[in-house]
Amino acid sequence: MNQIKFILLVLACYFPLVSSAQTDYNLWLQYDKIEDSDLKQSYLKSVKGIKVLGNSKTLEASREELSKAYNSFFNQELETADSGDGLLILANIDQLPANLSNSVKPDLENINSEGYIIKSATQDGNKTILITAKTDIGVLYGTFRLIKEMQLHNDISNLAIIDSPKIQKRVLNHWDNLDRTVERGYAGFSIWDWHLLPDLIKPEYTDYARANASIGINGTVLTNVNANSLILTEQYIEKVKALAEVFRPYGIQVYLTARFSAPMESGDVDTADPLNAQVKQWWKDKADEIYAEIPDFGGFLVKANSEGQPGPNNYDRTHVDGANMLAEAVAPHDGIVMWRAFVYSEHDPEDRAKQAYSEFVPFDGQFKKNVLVQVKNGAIDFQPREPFHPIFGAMPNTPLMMEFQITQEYLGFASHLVFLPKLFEETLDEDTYVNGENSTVAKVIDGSLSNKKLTGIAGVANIGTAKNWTGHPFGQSSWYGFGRLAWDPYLDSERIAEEWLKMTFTNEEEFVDPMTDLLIKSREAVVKYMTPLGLHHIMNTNHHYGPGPWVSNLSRPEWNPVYYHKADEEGIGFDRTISGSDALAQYADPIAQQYSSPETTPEKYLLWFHHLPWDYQMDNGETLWHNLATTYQEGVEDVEEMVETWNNMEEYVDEERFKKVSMLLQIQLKEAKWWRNACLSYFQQFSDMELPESVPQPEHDLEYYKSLEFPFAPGIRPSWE
Ligand code: BDP
Repeated sequence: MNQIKFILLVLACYFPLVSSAQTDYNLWLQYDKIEDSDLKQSYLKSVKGIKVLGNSKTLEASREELSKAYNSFFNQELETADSGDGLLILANIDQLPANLSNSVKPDLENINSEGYIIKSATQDGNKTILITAKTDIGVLYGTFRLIKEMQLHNDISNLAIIDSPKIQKRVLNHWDNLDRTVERGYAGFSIWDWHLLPDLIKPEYTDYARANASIGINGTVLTNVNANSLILTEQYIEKVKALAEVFRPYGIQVYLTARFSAPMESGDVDTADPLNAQVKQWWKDKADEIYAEIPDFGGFLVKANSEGQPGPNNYDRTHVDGANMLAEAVAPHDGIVMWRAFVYSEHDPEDRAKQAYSEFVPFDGQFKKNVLVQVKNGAIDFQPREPFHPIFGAMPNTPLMMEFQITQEYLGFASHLVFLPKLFEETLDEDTYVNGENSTVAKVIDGSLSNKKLTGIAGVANIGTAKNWTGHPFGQSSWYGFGRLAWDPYLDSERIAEEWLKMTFTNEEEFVDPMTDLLIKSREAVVKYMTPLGLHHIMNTNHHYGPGPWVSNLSRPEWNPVYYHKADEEGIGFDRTISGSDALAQYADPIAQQYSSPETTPEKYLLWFHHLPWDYQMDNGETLWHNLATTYQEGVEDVEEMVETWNNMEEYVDEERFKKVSMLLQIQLKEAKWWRNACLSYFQQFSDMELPESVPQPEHDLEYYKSLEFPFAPGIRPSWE
């Protein structure tokens, strides 16, 4: 090596463009060094010292987080101070001296109990920044906000920020089993180390809580909806308590899934009938027992009479009977019940998309006030695209909780880069018309439409023991974005993408702009190469990995892809109009009317609602077959574009993440082609039409694609009973 090269190498080691401190374990809390000296000077001028009024673990966590960030931004300690210029004051409003609390009085009326105020003020000629709130948790949220302002390189010399969450229960759902496998998890095993709890408290638990608090998530359901009643035993409650203690300072309540048959499994009672006095008493005692250990326990999440889970129907009782019985048990402790509406039955010949509505809508207004009915975003099951669930437009007298899936069960697992906030936003923005025009799903779930007292949103977590939490480094963006939308369901997903990229990687425009574009387009790309034009649920059996449109041999009809696409010589698609299942009638008139004819149905939902001939003429004048094929191809080309964009990003990203994402994108590209080839080969048997010239011929014949098996694909559900 010549001398110049050597010097360059040494320089590169000392002044890399990419901070060597970056690791994806730190998520969006990288706190990269602020290199720009003007910016650094202005921040150091605004924040010279810190004063925390009051005493609590939450305030301590706020101070610690600020110190950590400060140190990392400026390589300098944040000193405690009592007065002077550049003082940062952290305090619950109750702790503030009168002159300061008076200065924020009007703002206080505009925040709720978790909201915060960040204000620059001048006191005796000294500039200060005040972070205050009605609760200590509000102060913590404000602290993360101030840190974020610096992560985003925003000016903090004159702050006047007031913010509050719009939804009350902002919850992650972990589908984690007690043996640490994670149903539909693609990022390793469960982070809850049940065996070693309560004695071993891992630092990951605190980091998990920090990450969630930084985006305002305030609840976590620790266990799988396909529940194990052991979690309700004394032995496990002690373990849950240990986690709750770690999470409490960060404002995170723990919840558990309640297996409906638990009273029987405990051996105490020989029925689980919700109207039986002993059963009621069992749940009351159980609630008392849990609350004695965990006073801020959140409550129960229940999957009942769905996919083999026990429930009130086993005793000829209704979902209302079941939910209200549990609600009574937790009500004295301010607990809630999140009762899932994800129900469908193999014995019901009705279109699966209609069943939950048929079962739940008649119960509108009958649930106790501490029950939230938790509804998946669409009526089938977390597909790459679904129209919003019709229940959101049909139960105005029931608090409805949104359930999104952050883990990518039907979206290529953790090897596909798909920015899900774009999907979430699409659902939240749809108009249900439940109270006339502009009754969006967001307004239904934040309660603003009908003045709901209790509101909630859940995201099925994509978190596991993977070193970077989510497997794919970009899986973190969906966790982040879920939290942001839970806080404010009206946020623009593009803004979320931008801030996540800056906080996680770098503020360089040359990185942020093209990558924002990539994230935003990534959702449509997956729709195109998996389920274009309204197709759905054509993934392979059980594991849902890869294409399986041919699958027709599963015991339950509505588990078979052929049930959903209905391709035959005549055409393709599910007729949900009046001539078919009439699922459309479950939507408000303006939608039902618009979608009743294929000509006026948005193309993205075409085959969701209509069965159409292969030569049906599309808006662009081409046949349905032609557009189906070219859309699959476009999906592949979109991924090619993602690969190209990423290749230009090497200088902005640490080597580890750069390489990992490059390799994952190659997997995604390979699989996008696989989807295109397999689906088009299969559908071509029925269309009997040539592929358009722009679409390459599949590499293999259909038999090859059908023969592929993945017995150990991750996240499999071990048993369906
Ligand atoms: C389906 C999953 C299954 C879950 C179920 C649910 O395939 O593993 O148990 O949803 O949400 O998407 O209950």
